[in-house]
Amino acid sequence: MTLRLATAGESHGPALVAILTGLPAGLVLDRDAIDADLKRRQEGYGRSPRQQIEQDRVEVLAGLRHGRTLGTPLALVVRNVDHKNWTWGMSPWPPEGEPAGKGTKPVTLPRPGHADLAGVLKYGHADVRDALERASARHTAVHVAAGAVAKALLGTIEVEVEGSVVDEDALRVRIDEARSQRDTVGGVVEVRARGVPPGLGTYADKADRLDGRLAAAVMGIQAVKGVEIGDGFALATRFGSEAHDEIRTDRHRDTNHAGGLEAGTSNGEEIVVRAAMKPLPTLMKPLASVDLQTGEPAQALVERSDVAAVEALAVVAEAAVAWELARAAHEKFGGDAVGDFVGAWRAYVERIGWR
Ligand code: EPS
Repeated sequence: MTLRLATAGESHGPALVAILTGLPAGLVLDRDAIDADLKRRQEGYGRSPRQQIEQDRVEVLAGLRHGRTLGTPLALVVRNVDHKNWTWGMSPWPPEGEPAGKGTKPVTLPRPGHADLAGVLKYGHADVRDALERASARHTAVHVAAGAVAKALLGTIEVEVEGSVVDEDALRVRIDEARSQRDTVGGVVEVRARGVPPGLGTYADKADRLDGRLAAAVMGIQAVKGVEIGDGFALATRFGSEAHDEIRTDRHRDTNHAGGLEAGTSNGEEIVVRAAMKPLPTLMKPLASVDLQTGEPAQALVERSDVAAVEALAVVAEAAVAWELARAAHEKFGGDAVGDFVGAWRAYVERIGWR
């Protein structure tokens, strides 16, 4: 059974929800490890004051007993503490009483770069909030919780996944500059996966190529506009003799320009995925837009937001890569019980003599 992930939740609604299906039974989960990743995602220079309100913690509603998965759907919840300030504005049912708190007035000023305009046009919303709440990167919190579960599964076959910011010191300087100019900035993050055996993914069918799957998983994260694997775009400027990773007798490589993927298949080297994040679209110095109610020129919506969320993206991209690698590993090794999964992995690495 393939691993599947479905999520729901609005940024200021009651909670974020994830349902993970296809996980083998008997996988040991550590609540502290999941919460530690949730905390890492909330930290980082340039985040909004919202992070002082939220203290993200995972709750498990189904699929786990005494810390072990049951092989049934795993239901995870991360509550939005800030919802208490939005109970009227984000009430799932028609709200009772006088409007109170936040989100009571319709938003009609779409922000360039956000889901606002395409969202209201596509779904026929009158209030931009109906689009922006789900498009918000807030819901990456449950993806991080799912990624922590994926990392637990990968840990059983000795795979480790870690995300980091590229050039973190320079980023902090740019964040200070952006904040003082009431502007926003993006940046670049990198995810490395160690211990991935050769043979995850395949060249046999385009949709199953692991490079494409990883790229889609990372590109699907809010504000990501570019993804590269290994040396990526730089490879286009090199000669073949400078671009490929020569094979040693032990079948490892001294270089890793390919970022651990050849022909859509893992080759046993470290998997390296980088993502470029655009500057966040909510500016305190707003850009030109249109008032959707009057049709007149206007300035885009200004509301509390982050100056940058690049450090958070490193954690979210790590989770996305971990989820996709766990899926690919489970497709290859299978197993309804985690021992079957690990046993198949062990038999495979023995067959190919991989160290
Ligand atoms: C976000 C706007 C900010 C961020 C939010 C994403 O939220 P608010 O509008 O409540 O200040 O803080 O991210 C999170 C809350 C989070 O946990 O990452 C947006 O518009 O995408």
